[in-house]
Amino acid sequence: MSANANHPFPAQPISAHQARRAALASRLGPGIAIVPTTGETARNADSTYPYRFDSGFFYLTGFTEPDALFVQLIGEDKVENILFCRPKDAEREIWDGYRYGPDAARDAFGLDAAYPIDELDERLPQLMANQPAVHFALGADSQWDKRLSGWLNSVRSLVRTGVQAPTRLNDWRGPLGEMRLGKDEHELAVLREAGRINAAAHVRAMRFARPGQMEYELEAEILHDYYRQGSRFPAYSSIVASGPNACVLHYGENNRRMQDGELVLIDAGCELNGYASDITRTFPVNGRFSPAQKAVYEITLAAMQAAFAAAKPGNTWNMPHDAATRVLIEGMRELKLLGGSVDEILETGAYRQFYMHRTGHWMGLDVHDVGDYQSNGAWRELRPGMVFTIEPGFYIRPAENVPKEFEHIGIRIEDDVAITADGHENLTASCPKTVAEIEALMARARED
Ligand SMILES: [Mn+2]
Repeated sequence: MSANANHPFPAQPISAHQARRAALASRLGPGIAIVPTTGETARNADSTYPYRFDSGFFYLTGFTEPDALFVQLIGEDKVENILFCRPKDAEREIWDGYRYGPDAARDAFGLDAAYPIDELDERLPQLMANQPAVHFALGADSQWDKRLSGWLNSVRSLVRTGVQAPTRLNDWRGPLGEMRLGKDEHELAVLREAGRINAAAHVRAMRFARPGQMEYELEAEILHDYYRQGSRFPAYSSIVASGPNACVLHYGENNRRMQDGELVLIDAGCELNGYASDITRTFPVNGRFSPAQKAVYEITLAAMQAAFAAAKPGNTWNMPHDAATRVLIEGMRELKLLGGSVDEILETGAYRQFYMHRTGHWMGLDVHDVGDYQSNGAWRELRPGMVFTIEPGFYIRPAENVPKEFEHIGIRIEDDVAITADGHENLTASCPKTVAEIEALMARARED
């Protein structure tokens, strides 16, 4: 158990958000940037899904309430940061709880000004007047697109009074995605803690697994450990896939009874203060790998080690994937699943029968985080502060070239890494993954 279990992990300092606002302004150049957060989503009748703010909006503001919008006025030598948010409302706060309101929000989040969100249509055309450009994520949300058109037309209707309407539309998603790709020290601290929490939760699932349980019982152990450790939400829907379900890449029903002698694959991640963690572990339901399961597992783990070795600055994004794929192909030949040389198998793509996804993705505020994988047509270079997953897999569905003993074995092993000055830091290293570690841990849990 960690020292800070049951205590909330501290929010990032406002200075971190302020530094990002300044960086965004210099990347965008003169104009007005408009960044709304997400709205609440209806689940059914008058119930909503648990609220989750927009990642880009949060990155810039630190503000987590719905019904808010961030505006940045970027001049040649002056930047003004403005928030629109829900007004104070004594009656609503009795029902829904505390809200900052503009005045308190302005002070708490280090902004230059803040206004009630219902003044948006009145104030935005004024703020847009005489701005050379509008920086906006056009197409991200049709409702906001419509609002923007309305504001633009309001400014245009004033041109006879001498006001200039913006003439250029520029999407902030590219520049902001580029910024979010390089994690700062504050983000790395949250990601590290999210990784530690998630690792502990996966250990709990290994300790509690027994033949005869339902998959969702293991999901419950994972979620229990997230909440208990201060992560209030999973970062994505948990996958608990036993037996043949492990070969269904996005399996999510989690409602099968787990049998003695099977493996179970758990792909689950917690969200901590908005930041994701993403771990997959595959282990035997009864605590002991069969020889066939162990053979496939060891190949997948060796592929992962090869990918780790390639995760360092100066290498390109694709190199961990290429390294892992080669090791997996060698394993497919060893198990007599495929014939031919490694290069031939790479060339024909025959390995995709057993490995059909890539070895990772950027990770941060979004589990599949923003940021380009290529630049100018080439895989981009890894540099310190980039965070991504390493997750090779080996999935063997019944087929003519598959011996019976390997049928339905599905393995994926996934950790999260941050590129450092001289290699990488494994953010989820505290989650065991060798056959010996997993079997020992599960044997101990069965003695208790
Ligand atoms: Mn992943």
